Amino acid sequence: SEAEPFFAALDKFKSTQWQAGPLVNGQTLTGEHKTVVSPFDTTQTVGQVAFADKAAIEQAVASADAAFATWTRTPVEVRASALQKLADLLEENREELIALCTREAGKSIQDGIDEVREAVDFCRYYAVQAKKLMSKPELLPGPTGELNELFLQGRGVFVCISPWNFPLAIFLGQVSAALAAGNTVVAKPAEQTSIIGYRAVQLAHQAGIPTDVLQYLPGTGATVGNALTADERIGGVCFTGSTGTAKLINRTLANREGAIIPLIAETGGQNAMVVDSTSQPEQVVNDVVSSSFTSAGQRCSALRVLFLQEDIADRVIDVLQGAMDELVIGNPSSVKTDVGPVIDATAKANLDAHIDHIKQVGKLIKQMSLPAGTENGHFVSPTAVEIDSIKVLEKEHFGPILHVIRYKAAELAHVIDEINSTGFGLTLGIHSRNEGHALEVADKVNVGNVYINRNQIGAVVGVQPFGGQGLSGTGPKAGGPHYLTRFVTEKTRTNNITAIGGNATLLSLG
Ligand code: UN1
Repeated sequence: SEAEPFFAALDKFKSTQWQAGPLVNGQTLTGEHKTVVSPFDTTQTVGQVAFADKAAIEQAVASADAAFATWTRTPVEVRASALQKLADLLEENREELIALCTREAGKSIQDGIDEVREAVDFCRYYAVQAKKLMSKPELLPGPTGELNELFLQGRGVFVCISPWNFPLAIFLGQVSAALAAGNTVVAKPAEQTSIIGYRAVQLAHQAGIPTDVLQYLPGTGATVGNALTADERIGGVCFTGSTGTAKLINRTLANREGAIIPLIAETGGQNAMVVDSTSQPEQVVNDVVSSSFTSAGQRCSALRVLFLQEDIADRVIDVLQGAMDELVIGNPSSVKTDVGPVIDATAKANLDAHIDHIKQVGKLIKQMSLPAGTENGHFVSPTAVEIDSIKVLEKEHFGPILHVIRYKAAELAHVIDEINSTGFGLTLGIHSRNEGHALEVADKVNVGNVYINRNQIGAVVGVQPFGGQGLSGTGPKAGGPHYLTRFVTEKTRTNNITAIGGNATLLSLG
């Protein structure tokens, strides 16, 4: 079949052992390192990664700082074409990158395919957007003899801190935006996915991003992250991860003596779907299952709380139980797998504890049993539980766990209040065949992304700009037309051109 060459190419990487480490001025540093194991089977190694020490951090920031003056004056077309070249190289290396997504991050093959696609889209989109944004914006005409111009340039060294759940797409989304806008970058990947980030940076250098312009520092938040965000030389921070960490970074930046610098944060959610009695149960369940359980629920966009109007609740729950029975749990490198492992032992322990707790508080709808072959991995049973109120969920539970709440038609205003009361505002799903009703709910719930009569994951770059409100993030939306605006600083230059070159200039202007 047509798919065979793809799987054969993927297969070539099934036992590759990668060696990764900090990339400082293009040199891979060695030193204190750890062995990376697969979340699917912790007896399988993926490679070795060395972590950045103090000297590496210092050298990376100093070099990125020194490289800024030249990079930000490099024509935007040159920066954009390097990012287009990077997109080409991602496509050329896609089997290796997909294999890494499955082996290092435990993502399914379908998720790996989507991940490479999204990384490519981000590079191309920001390349195009930067050219638009940074070409001289038009201003109103000023007085005769005065020349007014608006220039956009990078802010300096941008620190990009990215999550393990999109180790290539969000990693390169942040990095490509910062670079396109004329910043130099020090990138810190999630500790759990340092090999994927390492390969991405190597490809960026190969594409023509100068090695001093893009530095790579794997390590922990406590060491690398804290040192970078506290550094007086940085010009901005772009972060995707937990709300708590975003607040911590904000506090660190607020203590900065010499500057006020921006944080662009995309954080968690307590995402709901509201289903009224006019909707179709089979379609609802299809969208619930993909929103809650694919990627093992490890997307910030994932559905956590399903509100079912009571007239339809029993039917939806019935179909849901059947659909959950069909989920294939197992090896992410098998194309049949729907639900792979969660990222690590800590994630598994927290999610298992939440399942035990929520089963006491609520009523179990279904908990899948884990099949043979998953014993060595960080697997969490896909679980659905009925609860009374969103308030029993004190935080986001980042895994394959769905909470269901029944509501009466007359209680819709209360449902909207409950969702808004969480303070999060990332995604919202609505199922209804009454358009007026759907649009009313869409309007009243404070979220960044609303999806009507479909699933609520998988925002497409440039098509569905992605990002939340409130506790879910600062904006601007990733993959949207305004994202780059926060990565630049502006300079208005007003020049009284009559003062230089004598009256000739003035006369020539009429
Ligand atoms: C995240 O999970 O950190 O729409 C955000 C989506 C993805 C979510 C990315 N863009 O599902």
